[in-house]
Parts: sequence; C-alpha cells; structure tokens
Amino acid sequence: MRKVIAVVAVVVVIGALTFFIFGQRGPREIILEAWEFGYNGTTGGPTIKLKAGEEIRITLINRGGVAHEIIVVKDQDREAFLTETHKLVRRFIEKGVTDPIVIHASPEWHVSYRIFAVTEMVIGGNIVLGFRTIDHIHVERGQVFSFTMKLDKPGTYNYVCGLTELTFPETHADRGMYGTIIVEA
Ligand SMILES: [Cu+2]
Repeated sequence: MRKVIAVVAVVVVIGALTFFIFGQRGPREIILEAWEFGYNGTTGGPTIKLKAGEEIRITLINRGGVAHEIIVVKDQDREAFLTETHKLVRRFIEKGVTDPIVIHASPEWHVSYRIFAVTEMVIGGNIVLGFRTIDHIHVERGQVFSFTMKLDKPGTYNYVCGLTELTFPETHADRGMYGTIIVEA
C-alpha cells in the first residue's frame, strides 16, 4: 500500500512539475538592452518578428547613463513622428525650457507621442484623440521595465527611442536607437 502511495505521489509531483514548466508558458520573451545609442549594442536594434495576434513580452533593460524608451510606430509614421519630435524640441529650446524631466512630463510632449502611436496595439486600449494607443515605455537609467503587446495587423512597424538630450537636436532614434518589427500573417 505504501508503495502505491509513493508511486502516486511521484506521478503527481512529476505531473505538477510538467504543468508548471510546460503548461503555463507565457508570451514569448524579448529582451532589449539600451544604452547610448542603440539597442543590444547595435545601431538599429534587432528585428523582432512575430505572428499577427501573437502576444510577446518585451523587457527593456536600461544600461545607459540616461533615460531610454520604446515607442512602437507604424513604419510609415516613423519619419513624421521624428520630425514632430524635432519640432517640439526646437520649441522647447526657443522657450528656454531645458529640463528634460519637465519636457517629458508636459502634455505637449505626450500628445505628440500618442498621435503617432500605433493604433492596433492592444494594451489597455487607451483612446487618445481618436486613436487606440499605448503609452510609450519610458525607462530611467539603471531600471528595467516589461510590457506585453500584440499587433493584430500584419505589416512593418518600427520601435524607436524618441528622447533627446537637448545638447543636440536629434532624437536617440536619429543616433541609432531604432529597430524593425515585422508582423507576419
Ligand atoms: Cu534613448
């Protein structure tokens, strides 16, 4: 009888472990490390490929000396997004505002981001100015942030860091912090 109980116990434990290891697999993990100025040590970060509707979990580890971020935009919106960001930076410089924290916290900055944020993103389902968007992922230096996302529409997207340092007019994306996301049907 004891033997039977022992065998049953072993089977239950193995079953539980199998379920724990294989049964609860979450979204595919993608890890990006950011520093000045690239993702994973390259100008133009790794290309992320996923299936339409597939959920992935992206972790941004900021190993740099300044804040970095991930903003997902449609491929065709990337230039417009960065041009808009440049205009904003120039406006802030003209106004004499030089504190990046003040700038990034300003409604003007955030509205600009949200206009160009991707519309098929399913995170929280924020509706801003008629678009379904996500907030951009902003990670201070030395910090780590993860988020899950899924893109339902096949196509090419970009992820960029839209931050600037005010000591130069370009964004981090202009200096190499960008990558491609390919969503396959
Ligand atoms: Cu950056």
